[in-house]
Amino acid sequence: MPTLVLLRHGQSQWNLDNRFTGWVDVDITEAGRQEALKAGELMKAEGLRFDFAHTSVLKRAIRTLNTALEVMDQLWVPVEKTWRLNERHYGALQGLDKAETTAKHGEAQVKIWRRSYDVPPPAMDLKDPGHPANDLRYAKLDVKALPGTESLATTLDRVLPYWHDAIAPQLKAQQTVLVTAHGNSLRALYKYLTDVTEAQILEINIPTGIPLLFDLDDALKVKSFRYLGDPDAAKRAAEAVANQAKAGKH
Ligand code: DG2
Repeated sequence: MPTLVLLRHGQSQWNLDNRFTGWVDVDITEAGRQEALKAGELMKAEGLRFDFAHTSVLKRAIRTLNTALEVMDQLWVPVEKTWRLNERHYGALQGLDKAETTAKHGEAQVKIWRRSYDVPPPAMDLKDPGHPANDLRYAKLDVKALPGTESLATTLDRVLPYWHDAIAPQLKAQQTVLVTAHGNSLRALYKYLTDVTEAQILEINIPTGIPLLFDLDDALKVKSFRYLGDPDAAKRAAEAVANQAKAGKH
């Protein structure tokens, strides 16, 4: 049976600092490393044996993947890193404090920027040193493919070619596949896989470091999906993510 696990990286320094991160390459914290270790334990206890793993080109996801695979004694699993699994580019919001942004623009506007399906945050200028066009790791890519901001919809547009070319064929060959990525690049995949509506995806939050296991049929339709470990803990962690932008939150 094709099996897919989606894993958001463990807590990053900017998750802790409550700053919009997007494509900024921040590392995980010690708490994030502990989450990655626990994710590895949960996947090991589930008896998962991965055939392949995919991740982004951002170190918080790469380190989480390596940490979890090491716990499972599966560091040998082949891994592909791709910019297509990077976090959604948060545009001009990258680096800003989430609660301060809410205090300035209001909760409704910030929820639209964070969770709406097709409204992107304000764009980052191409000349901004933080724009991916000015980052060596993307130098071989067509500059037109590199975003200065992304909505969830445009994130899904760049994730999907990778899904169809790289991930889906492995699953169709009955393999067990791990995708370690980010809150919003995983929400995009979640929307695609579960077919939730644009209104429903607004309320979906992916917690850090908790593996989300999908059992798929041969046509890659979702038969069932669940967080590994304590479901209440996963629910509370998702709620905490939703509340990160509340004004006055530190
Ligand atoms: C977070 C998600 O991405 O933030 O870009 O700030 O998963 O890489 O930590 P991640 C960011 P929210 O959309 O939950 O505010």
